[in-house]
Amino acid sequence: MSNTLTSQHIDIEHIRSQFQVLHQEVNGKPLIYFDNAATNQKPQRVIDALVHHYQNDNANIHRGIHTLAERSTAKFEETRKAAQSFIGANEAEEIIFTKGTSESINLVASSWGRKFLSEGDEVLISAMEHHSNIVPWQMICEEKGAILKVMPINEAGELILSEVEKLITDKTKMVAFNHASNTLGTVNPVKEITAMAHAVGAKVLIDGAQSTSHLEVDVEDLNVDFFAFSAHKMYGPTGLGVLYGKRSVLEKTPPYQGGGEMIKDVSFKGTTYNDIPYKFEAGTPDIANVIAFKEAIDFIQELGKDNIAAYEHELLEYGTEKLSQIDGVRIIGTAQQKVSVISFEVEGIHHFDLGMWLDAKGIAVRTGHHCTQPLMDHFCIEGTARASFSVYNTKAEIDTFIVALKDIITKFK
Ligand code: C6P
Repeated sequence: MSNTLTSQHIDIEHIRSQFQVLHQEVNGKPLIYFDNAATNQKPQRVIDALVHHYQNDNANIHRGIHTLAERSTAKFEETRKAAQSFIGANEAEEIIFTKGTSESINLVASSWGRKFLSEGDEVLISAMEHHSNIVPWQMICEEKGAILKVMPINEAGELILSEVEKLITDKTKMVAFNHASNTLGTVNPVKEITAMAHAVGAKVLIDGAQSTSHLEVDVEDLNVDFFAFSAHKMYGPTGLGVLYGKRSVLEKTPPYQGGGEMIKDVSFKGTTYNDIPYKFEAGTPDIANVIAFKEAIDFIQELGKDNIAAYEHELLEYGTEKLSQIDGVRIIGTAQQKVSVISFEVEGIHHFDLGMWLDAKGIAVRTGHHCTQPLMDHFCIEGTARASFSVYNTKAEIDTFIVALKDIITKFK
């Protein structure tokens, strides 16, 4: 992450003016939205693109030869190209549209896993995985008699590489872990672990749900086999995601679901499947959301990933320092490399109460286990409060949040 740039490269007022949702009062106070790791807000251009599509272009894609069908198809495929360039993939055909990170991972676990995992094979995940990168692997391992192993972390919430090295053996067939942790903010050393996995012939899947809106991602440079992410965590629509896969790997992976679009030829004797990516896109996809997603990608590209990363890093450092100064606050996740996520607990106050009282002051944070229950077990806690920042957040909002938190601690502890 480049931290040489500063907030001077970010025109915060101009950015905020594009998000109507931020300009409202919640419980009588100006909204402060710090729940961006759950989903971030959508700029007007994304909303406009959705409306424009339904008002002007709506038609099914890849099926019709009429004008609206051709227009919709062309725009849909433009997003595929935009996503390809956004993550540095070699070809647009390596981009598969899914419902989100969860479905992308389920696709790989189910289709790749069913074909390539056998009894005694090992799948390696990490201790800081979201349930979406745990449960699909548990399911396929159970079905195939494969063994699920876990890369351990230290108290800062960083992977212990010396242990990871020992866990990657000839038995390892898949190494699946997140680029950035939704609970701790930790940024993981993808390139290093990918090289270790490839050295034993294992494939690598990266859960990029929390990295694509914050960090530069180049799947060719990282050399990963699969990369999963969600549009809604990068200023795009909900219910839409991407699975990137290397052509050579995708071609050997069987289809996930059967239906229209994923076939070349169907008869009652049998079916031949379509080429990638269509082989994995059965049925009518979320056309409008895919088309609107291009606006979200363009929004990020126009701001520049380096500028976003530098600005969010400033927010992260500012928030971390302010929170650390409050008595009784403990930050969970203190890795050297972090995205703008701060999980914390306050001595004597349950995180749900904290979340409720912050909401009463117009401040939205997430509370609970953040779909990382094994990680909570590691830290011997039930849950945390989590403040996560996007590019439209400000230091002034952090100041208000800190005052609110101090007030809550004084009143309720
Ligand atoms: N994390 C959070 O509040 P979906 O729901 O499929 O778009 O993304 C699932 C997912 C997978 N991996 C990571 C690292 C994630 O952070 C998420 C979603 C949200 O942290 C909702 S639980």
